[in-house]
Amino acid sequence: MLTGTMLNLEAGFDTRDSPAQARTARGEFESDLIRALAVKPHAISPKYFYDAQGSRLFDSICELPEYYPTRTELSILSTHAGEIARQMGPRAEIVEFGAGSLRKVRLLLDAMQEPARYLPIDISGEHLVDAAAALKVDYPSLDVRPVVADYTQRLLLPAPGAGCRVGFFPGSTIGNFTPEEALHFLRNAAQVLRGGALLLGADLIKDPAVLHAAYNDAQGVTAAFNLNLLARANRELHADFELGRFAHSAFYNAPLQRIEMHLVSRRRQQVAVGGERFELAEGESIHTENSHKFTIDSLRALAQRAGFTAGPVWTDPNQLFSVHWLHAPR
Ligand code: AVI
Repeated sequence: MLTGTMLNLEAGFDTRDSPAQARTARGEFESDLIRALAVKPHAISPKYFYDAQGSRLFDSICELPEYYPTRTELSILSTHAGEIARQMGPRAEIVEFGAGSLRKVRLLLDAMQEPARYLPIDISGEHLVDAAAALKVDYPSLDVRPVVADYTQRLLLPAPGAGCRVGFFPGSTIGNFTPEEALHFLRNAAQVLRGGALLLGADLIKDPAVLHAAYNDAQGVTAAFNLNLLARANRELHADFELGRFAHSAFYNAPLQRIEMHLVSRRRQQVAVGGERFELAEGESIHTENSHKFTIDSLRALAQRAGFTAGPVWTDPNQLFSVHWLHAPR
């Protein structure tokens, strides 16, 4: 099934999330949380972190001294923007998977030769409108086409223009997918980017102490971000989680090359969601996120399985983070 709605900002379409969409999203959150609590080991998708409060907390994480990925990727992009823009060529267009903070795409747009079009894809219409409108102010001649869609599903995009179509997936969000989901995402991206390329940010395997600090910051912002999942369930689903009864836990699972985040029950307790009650033992955890880490070769091997051909890769002097240019199949 093809999904994806094309919305033209200039045409003045309304991209606000409708009450019906909000109800569907709540229903999905409720059924996924109930399933997570009913089945052991308990696990839920990290996509539920990102309500308005969760998105604000994530923005704060990006500013933390311990959380190196954001500032390292920004410095890689700004150092190598010229070279990246040369790969793109004139009149290229950027398809961004997720409407991020825009700081990163601005670095690219500023270096590009006559950027033709920017197509941010995000499931949240509201987020998209804000992002697109902000960009339009500074790049009045850029054709900004927000696309309200779930970029993990097959996408329907406008036909590419005359220049190179470049997908942009920064932040190492690819690491939050399971390996199967990552492959699925890359295969879909290869389809919509045919003949173009993907610019992909991927966090690198490093000293576990550095990883541990990044996900266990001294100010407790990451803990608040993790616990917000339960606070959100209380707000939206009228669940009765007592946040003080759960502890944030994040550690590096070396064999699986990933940070795992969990919410650990501090005591034996009962919780209610959607009229159902669940028992949690002391020490029992709800697994809330994986953040996979890569080597340059492991990321390239994954992309190759999806049909991409590895191009240049840019890193920082400490090899903390990597930005990959991947040629999409013809
Ligand atoms: C969005 N994503 C790449 C972040 C990460 O590092 O995996 C989410 C995050 N979780 C805790 N801190 C940041």
